[in-house]
Amino acid sequence: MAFIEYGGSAIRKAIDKLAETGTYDFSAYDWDGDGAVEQVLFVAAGYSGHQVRGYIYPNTGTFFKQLTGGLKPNLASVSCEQWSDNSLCGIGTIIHEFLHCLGLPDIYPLGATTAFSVVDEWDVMDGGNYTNKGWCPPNLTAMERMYLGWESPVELTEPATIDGMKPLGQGGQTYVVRSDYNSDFYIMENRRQEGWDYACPVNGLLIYHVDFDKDSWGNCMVNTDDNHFRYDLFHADGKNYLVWDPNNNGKDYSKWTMSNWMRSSYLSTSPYPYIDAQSNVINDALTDDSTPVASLFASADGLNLMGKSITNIRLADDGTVSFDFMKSAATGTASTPCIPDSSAWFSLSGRKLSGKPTEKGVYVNNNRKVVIR
Ligand SMILES: [Ca+2]
Repeated sequence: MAFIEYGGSAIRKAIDKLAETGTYDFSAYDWDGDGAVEQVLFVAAGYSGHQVRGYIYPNTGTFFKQLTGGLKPNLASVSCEQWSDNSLCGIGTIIHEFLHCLGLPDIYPLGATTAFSVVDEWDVMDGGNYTNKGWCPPNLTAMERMYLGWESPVELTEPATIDGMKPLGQGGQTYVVRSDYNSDFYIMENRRQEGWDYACPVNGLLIYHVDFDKDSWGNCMVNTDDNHFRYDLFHADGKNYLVWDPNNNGKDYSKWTMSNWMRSSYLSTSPYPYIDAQSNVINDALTDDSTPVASLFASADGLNLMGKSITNIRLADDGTVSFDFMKSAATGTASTPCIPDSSAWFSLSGRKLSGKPTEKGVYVNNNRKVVIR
């Protein structure tokens, strides 16, 4: 693995300099009065280490140097000044690192063997810090807001028709569907290309499958297992990164629909409803019979299915979303899935596997569910 420069010694020297000034009162930044500054954010001159080897790779770490007034920094993060084309980095990575200071984990598959993103431009803790070269990072997701205690999604438990669900950026309501069997849950948000979500891939309802684990989130280990991403999208198109772009590490700049890394087309057919270029509704449901199927990682009855239908998902011209919850039998209105290579093996959530799985479980092969025992 290539050597990665995290700039530890440069940050220590910079904090030493801050400590030496003795003229600046840092106590305004001790939010909870415990004698420690919560965080110090640096922007390092020069390129970003993720693009140009030898420069500092943006990161966040712990520091204890005394500052004026007997204060210590808890955390210090460093972001960078320039992209490799000499243009200025925007604010995306600064925000990403700042959010680490607040406790949010990375969503991209850290340490997983696939180097692809998971939800990419939809999330500033995945690839969203790069949208419009960092000048238009997306809104925090419903999950991130909930984790930080800023949002309480409505939990759906009874049959209901949800109407007028506004976009997340307009303060729209978000929803959670919990499994009766285990800790898996789905979280739903309406995203629209406006405001800070202007650079998102498309408009529509995102449905995430979450297998929350306190330690995984707390230790920045959310998506480290290729076969068990703890935070992932249900892709309404039934595709995934391996289908969209198996080469070039998931990145092909020809797949951005606007200049400057805006509106990647990779995940533009992931939201519900999935509508084709001729305005035909291809997939408007997530149920026990749809593709992708309403999966769980495990369930006591062994079926690994949510058993709670989300159907008739619609996106109105005014940007609001509507859907039915538990109003359908398991059969949804989803039509033929767009899985191009039916001989391949897929997880129940639609993620293409590298080959026939060896672990026990239920998989999809030749458009049928197959149990591996
Ligand atoms: Ca403090």
